Amino acid sequence: MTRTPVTMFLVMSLLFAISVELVALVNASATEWDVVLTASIDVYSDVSEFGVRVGATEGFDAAYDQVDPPSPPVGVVSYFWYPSNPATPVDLRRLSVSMIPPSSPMTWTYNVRPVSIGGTIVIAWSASDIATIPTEFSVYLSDSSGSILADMRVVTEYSFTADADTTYDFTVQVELVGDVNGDGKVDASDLLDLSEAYGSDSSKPNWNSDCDINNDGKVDVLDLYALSKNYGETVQTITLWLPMVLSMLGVLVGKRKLPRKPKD
Ligand SMILES: [Ca+2]
Ligand SMILES: [Ca+2]
Ligand SMILES: [Ca+2]
Repeated sequence: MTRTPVTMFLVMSLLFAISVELVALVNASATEWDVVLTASIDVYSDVSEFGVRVGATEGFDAAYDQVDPPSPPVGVVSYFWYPSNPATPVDLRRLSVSMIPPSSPMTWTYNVRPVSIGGTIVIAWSASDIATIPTEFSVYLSDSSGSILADMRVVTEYSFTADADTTYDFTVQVELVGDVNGDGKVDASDLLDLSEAYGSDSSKPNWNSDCDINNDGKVDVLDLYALSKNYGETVQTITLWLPMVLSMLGVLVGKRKLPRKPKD
């Protein structure tokens, strides 16, 4: 009976750990989302899909990712570009579906190339797809140098004039709003960075474009407000928790059920 309080404490701790884990898993399921991009020229179009899965990696995941099909003789091709992936025997550099784990910032390199024809290319997405991304994250379509072309929460397409058989590079960036230093959480270190850049614009020595959260060319109270709304938010990466708790339980239960050595 003397060990009862200790056992109770262990059991209560484990129950608490499991309940925390279950809550985290519920939240994690809300961080899984998909967005379809459609690139169109003339009567031709090609779709690509990006998103987040808790079990995915930054590389190729057979369970989630898909290889882009071969280019048509005429029309348009679009894909997510992973130059470090192997090119043979299957070309894993070009993915039509790319799922990565939740983090911040998350980026996808998106390539569009008209095949045999030129003209206006429209890249389109749906507001309902974008709405599946938690509201704490911003979603931007940028050019290869990082300049924002479209706030994907505000508009649902971006168009440009393209030459035939030329590849155009874009970046889709999804970022926890207020995570100025890009470490996946909004905390005092982001607030410190913002305070150091406070009151600046690009002409000032203390300018830091990362602190211009609303991208209006200056760091002011609006950026402070945007950061404060997400203060304390973190990107959940808890996939190892449940196996850890289960194995701890297994050790305890296993210890209790160990048969005593028969006395000689
Ligand atoms: Ca992946
Ligand atoms: Ca941060
Ligand atoms: Ca600003």
